[in-house]
Order: sequence, then structure tokens, then C-alpha cells
Amino acid sequence: MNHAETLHKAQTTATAISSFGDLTVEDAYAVQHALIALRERDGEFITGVKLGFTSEAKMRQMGVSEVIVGRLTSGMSGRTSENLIHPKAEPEIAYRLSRDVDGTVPILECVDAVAAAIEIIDSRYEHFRFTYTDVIADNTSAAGYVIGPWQAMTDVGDRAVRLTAGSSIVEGSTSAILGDPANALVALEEVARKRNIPLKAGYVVLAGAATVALPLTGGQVECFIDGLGPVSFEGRPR
Ligand code: OOG
Ligand code: MG
Repeated sequence: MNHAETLHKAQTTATAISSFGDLTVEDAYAVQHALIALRERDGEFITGVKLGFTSEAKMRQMGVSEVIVGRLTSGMSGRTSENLIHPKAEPEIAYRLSRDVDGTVPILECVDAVAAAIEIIDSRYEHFRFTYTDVIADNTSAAGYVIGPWQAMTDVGDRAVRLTAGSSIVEGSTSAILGDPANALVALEEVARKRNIPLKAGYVVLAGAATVALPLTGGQVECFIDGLGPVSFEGRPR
């Protein structure tokens, strides 16, 4: 099995694998492309993209300077618990693209709506332990997402963020996302161009977590972002 097939099997069977460890960034994105092609072969379609490592602290921790980009697919929409390995929840800002991002107009003018969202990440690597290129190959740990009510595009910089998952709670600010989530859109455009990832009208963009992720252990999961209203789901223990 090649790396994409190994990751696809790990995901479909909810069985963790060990780190590949030794890929280049180019090879890691090539594995991610191949992995997404396997999901498309299984009948899924791409619904958007997601950013990772958008906090300076996390980038420093990983010793890297480029945010990572993964793909969201139809099978991830609304998926919160079934058949996952060791899922965690993250509070996120979701943007919606109203037109293709092709360099003719600034990306900020290609966004028509914003919402609070919860991302479910589920690394296919044992104990969530991976290298920078491992996690790119693994489609940036993407597993599921839930989006709250869309609102007309507005500035969502420096908004209070709160995530609760069962009895755990974590708080922060949208300014943890590259200083302002709008900066994540600009970073996305650059990486997407460099890594040949299309950004199309209708796509959802998850801008990157504003806090640490919380393990999903059952109970209610809720993300609140000031001015955007809550989004929640009932988490079930596996
Ligand atoms: C990688 C995914 C990171 C984010 O918002 O930073 C991510 C991981 O931590 O498993 O989705
Ligand atoms: Mg995330």
C-alpha cells in the first residue's frame, strides 16, 4: 500500500498508524491529493478547505513558518463521533466563499458569510504524534465539522471564544488566529496557490483553531464566539 492508501484505510477502519516521518512538504501534499482522490472515488465531494497551525505558538512549536491546508469533504459535514480514533473538538471561524479565488480580486472580497463552527480533528497517527509533513499527508487531521448560522461577512477580529466539551472548558480570542482570522484567509490564498489547491465558490473555509483542542468524551459540545452565536452538538462517547 502507498501512503495515501495506508491513511485512507486507517481512517475508514478507525485504526491508528505510526508516523511516516520522512516526507518532503511537496510529497506530503501529493499524498494528501491522492488521499482526497480516494475519498472522491468513494463518492464524496470537496466542500471546502481548512487551515492548521495558524497560531504563532503552534508554528514555533513545530519549527515551521507556513500554515498547513487540508480539504473538507461531504462525508465530514455534520460528522461528529462515529467511527473515529481519538477525536478532539476545536472552536473555529468558518468563512464561505461566494466566488472562485483566482487572484483577480482580493480573497477578502470573495467571502460573503461568516459563522462559528466546531471542527472535529482525528489524527490517523497513534497518540496524535506526527511530524509537520505527516499531518499534511493526513489531510491535517480533518474528520468532521459543524457550522452555526451564517451571517453576512463582517470583521470577527478580537472576539471572545469559548469551547465546552462535556465538563471541560477552554477560552480564548479570535486574535490567536494569526492576529485576526482575516489574516488566515490571506495566508490560505498564498499556500493554496503554492500547493495547487483550488479555492472555489461555495467552499467553506475553516480558519484554524483559536484555542487548544478538547478531547471528545461525550456530553454536549458547544462553541461560542462573541457576536456569532453558539453552535453545538450532543457528543456521544465511542
Ligand atoms: C492538526 C490540525 C490542526 C488547527 O485548527 O490548527 C488544526 C492537529 O493538531 O491534529 O486543525
Ligand atoms: Mg482546526
